[in-house]
Amino acid sequence: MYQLPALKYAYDTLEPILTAEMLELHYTKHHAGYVQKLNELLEKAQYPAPDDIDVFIRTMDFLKMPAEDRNAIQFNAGGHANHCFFWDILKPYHQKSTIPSELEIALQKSFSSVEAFQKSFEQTAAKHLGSGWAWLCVNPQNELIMLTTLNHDHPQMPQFPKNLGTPILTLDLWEHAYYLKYKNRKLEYFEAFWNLVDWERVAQRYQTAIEF
Ligand code: MN3
Repeated sequence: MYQLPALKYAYDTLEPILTAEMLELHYTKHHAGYVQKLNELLEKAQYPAPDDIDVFIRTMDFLKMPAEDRNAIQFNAGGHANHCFFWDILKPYHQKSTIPSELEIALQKSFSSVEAFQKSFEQTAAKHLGSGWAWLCVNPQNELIMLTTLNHDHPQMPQFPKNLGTPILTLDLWEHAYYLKYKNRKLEYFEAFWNLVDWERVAQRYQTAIEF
């Protein structure tokens, strides 16, 4: 049985970027809903899911799942894994976070500057059509690349080529992530997101990815 992970911060600590109402709704309704649905589907399917949701999404064997539930299992598993990832790389608005130098150098190498990376990430997110997630990944050549995925797809799901690499940063592009405050102004949400990024966590994920 998968469980909703505890958040590292209180609902109101992401304000004014994300309001307490937005975070509570996102976490206790949307994310919790994916966890509950995933557990129901896995129990029904009698599928032997590993304890770690990140392992599950990398090793999902669609052929061992009931055909009628495969898409829903994949969707809800991604919904759980992606939200766990997203909460993990955020930090309270008033908590300072600077980019550790090794990651900063890698960003400069791949995108010429941190500012250019951020602008490009916002534009990549803006070009995505419909619901999905934007990702910064470390590819097998240890280069940083960005991409978006549809719905709750995760770059390490089995249907994707291995060269998408390991994600180290993500942004929820679903309307439920921003609509209560930003309405149709999603670029404002993308720009504001940087105020909440826990760069130390992203850098830890970067280190793990390049050592893998
Ligand atoms: Mn969401």
